[in-house]
Amino acid sequence: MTAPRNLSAYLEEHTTSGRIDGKLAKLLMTTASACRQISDTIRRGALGDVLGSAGSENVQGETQKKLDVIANDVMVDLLGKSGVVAGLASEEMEAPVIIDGGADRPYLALFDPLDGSSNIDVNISVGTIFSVLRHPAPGTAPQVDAFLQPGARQVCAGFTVYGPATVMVLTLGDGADAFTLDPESGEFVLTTTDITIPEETKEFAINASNQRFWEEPVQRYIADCLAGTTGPRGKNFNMRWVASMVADVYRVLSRGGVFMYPKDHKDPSKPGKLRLMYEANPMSLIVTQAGGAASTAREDILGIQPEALHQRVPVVLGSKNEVLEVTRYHGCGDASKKPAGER
Ligand code: P6P
Repeated sequence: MTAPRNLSAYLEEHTTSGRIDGKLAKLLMTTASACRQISDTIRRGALGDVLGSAGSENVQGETQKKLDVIANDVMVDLLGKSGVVAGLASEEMEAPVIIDGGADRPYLALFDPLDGSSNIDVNISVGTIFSVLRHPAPGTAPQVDAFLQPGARQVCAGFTVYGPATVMVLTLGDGADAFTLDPESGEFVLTTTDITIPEETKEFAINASNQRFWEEPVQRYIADCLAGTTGPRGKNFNMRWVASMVADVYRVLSRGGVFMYPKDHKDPSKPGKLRLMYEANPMSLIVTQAGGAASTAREDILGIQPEALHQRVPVVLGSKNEVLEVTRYHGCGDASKKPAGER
């Protein structure tokens, strides 16, 4: 059977097979429309008067870019009108949006509308990350607690990276696939099926300027990688850091690697920079579905019971054996499994 060509046909096939229902297909087509609109806006750059600061702060206390606000408005508007979502949660909004008259709708949508937006003004890739949960109590208006479900309960997850090409990566819980936006037709076309992350890697991604703030196991792990062939790892490593999670994770999905934003004591009030509900959880589901692993370095991310909508979490994800190696440096991980690189 030839693979379906575009997102619409792909979702129709998965609806017919019973993997998803028509309402989730509608939610994802709506998300794709929002991403297309965001992509078009971003690609106008300075021509669209959409660069620079919005002159406001988000719930994280971070300065909002104009495009943060625009992307959030597009996601809220389109998903709010989709007829299949009971509530929305976003990095850019303190409280969830409860959709009027939507209490009976089956899904909750969570998103980082424009991840990596600090890169916007320097023309580096950014993206939209999205996560879908079941509304746990249809018939009631979803309050914050309705969203606080472990990542393993996500119905699906995805992200769209606005890079040289606009590419959506999607998992429905049965592998991960990628769709490239055709600028002429406006369709997301299936271009990669069954993404598989190599289990081994020689490439790590971390913001090395935080080195003095890292916990000792991370300092030791990175030092051992940098020691190269004469060090404990017995091989040379390469480093990448785009400072845009969608770009770094897309590279890891494409060629392997380990992406790390570990806990550090730069700000002791924060157990990491990345947010669990709409960054770490969706990315962890995608990476895990692509044969990788996702951990805080001490526990699987997808098993965490959330306590707050905007809570942060340490993130180590990517090539399975390298993530396992990082957990071993923290005195965790399954010692019975073969260490990465062991002959
Ligand atoms: P730093 C972007 O702000 C983001 O949330 C992720 O996309 C990215 O991986 C990380 O923060 C970059 O953080 O501290 O290197 O700027």
